[in-house]
Amino acid sequence: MKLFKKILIANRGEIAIRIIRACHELGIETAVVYSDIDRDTLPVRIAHEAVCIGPAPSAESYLNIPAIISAAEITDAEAIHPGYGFLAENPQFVEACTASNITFIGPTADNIRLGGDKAKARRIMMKKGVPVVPGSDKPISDEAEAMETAKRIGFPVIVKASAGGGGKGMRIVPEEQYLGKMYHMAQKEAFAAFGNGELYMEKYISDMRHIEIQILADKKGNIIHLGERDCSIQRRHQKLVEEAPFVLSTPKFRKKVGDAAIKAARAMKYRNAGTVEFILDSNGDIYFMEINTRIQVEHPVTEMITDIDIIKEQIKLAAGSMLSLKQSDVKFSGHSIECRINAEDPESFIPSPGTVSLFIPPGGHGVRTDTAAFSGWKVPAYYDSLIAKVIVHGRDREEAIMRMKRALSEFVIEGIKTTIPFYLKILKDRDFISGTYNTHFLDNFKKASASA
Ligand code: MV4
Repeated sequence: MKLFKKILIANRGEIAIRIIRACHELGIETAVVYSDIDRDTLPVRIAHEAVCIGPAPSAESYLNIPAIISAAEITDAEAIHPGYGFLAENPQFVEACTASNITFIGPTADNIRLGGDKAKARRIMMKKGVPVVPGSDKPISDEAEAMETAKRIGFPVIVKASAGGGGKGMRIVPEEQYLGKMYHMAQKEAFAAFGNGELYMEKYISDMRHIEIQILADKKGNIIHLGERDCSIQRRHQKLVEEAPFVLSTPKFRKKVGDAAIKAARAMKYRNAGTVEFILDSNGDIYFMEINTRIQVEHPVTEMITDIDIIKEQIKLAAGSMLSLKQSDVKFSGHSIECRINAEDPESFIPSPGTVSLFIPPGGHGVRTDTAAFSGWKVPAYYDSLIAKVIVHGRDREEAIMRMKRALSEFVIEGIKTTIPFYLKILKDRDFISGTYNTHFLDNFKKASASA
């Protein structure tokens, strides 16, 4: 199968570099788009060509569909990789690419629409026999129906926005008396955030872990999974630390969740790379939560334990190649952890843009630093504050933890505040070291800060 001659990268920062590297290793030429403020950045230097698509505000540059399509046309790029964020999960963008005879490197527009309609995705998974948390089987139309559903499944319940994500339009309802108020608050918030106030309901699982499965699917409907990631360490619905495998994983557990993820992907005729998110409860039961229709920030931990380059696979699949691996060819080795380093105050998490006066990333055996930062670079205030991902691999979790401590300790970033000190504290935490944490880890962490 002939791959593309040239790919346009419609993103910035570390993920733009990550994609450019995959292209160059495949012998594919690259063009990258950039906004005015991103002119003097690494993706612009590393790509073969770069096209300015507008001013710093995302709405006028990285979200500007006509400007990006034009950039692909003037550079003769045959395909566009959207990275994550920005236009990665915009079905209109996929359709704009198709209309201009450009291949979108990612799932279909319909896959993206379903991934963004969480009530509908849940209903389809129920119908196809993928386990879901007890709850509504369709969007909830009014407060009376909300009460009926909540009484049927039992309190506590959680109401979620169909168009949601990032915790917006989500409310935990502990008891009957709060339902009316919480229902209307969630609806209002969802409408304000997404222009869509549609809600659905689930039983609230108080003690859960967030487990997700990386999948790859070709156009013939062959699907494999690359194992699980544990993304339970979150703050305000932002993942901070991710690891693979899940500490308590066994071949049996991995097969159970992996098979459920493949069934979910098959139910929606999924194409390219994606992630199926599950709730794991304290009984060891798993439930489908949602599907992410993009390459994710945390994809490297899976790459480290499988030795599969997920971006290269995305490109080959988008070019029409069939999966070259069977499920039995996917082998897992060692343990990987990722820490997302943000340009933020490590206590308050308030963004800290400004000039990085000195930047010396860690390296050495088993350490990978994905970043677009360098000494002298100015962190713009316009975009996400993620400035580096430190990913380590060790023979086992203990070695991975020691290696992460070593790597973060030698990381030098001067001129701005970063969250590195916060991660060094987490790495010393008793519950983190034992691996017994859940999604409430950081609530407890702030109160107790229990050190081992
Ligand atoms: C849940 C849950 C418990 N039960 N769903 C969904 C999006 C993700 N960011 C958090 N989500 C959750 N979904 C059911 N059925 C717990 C969470 C959750 C959470 C919810 C509210 C406030 C903070 C939270 C932190 C982690 C997980």
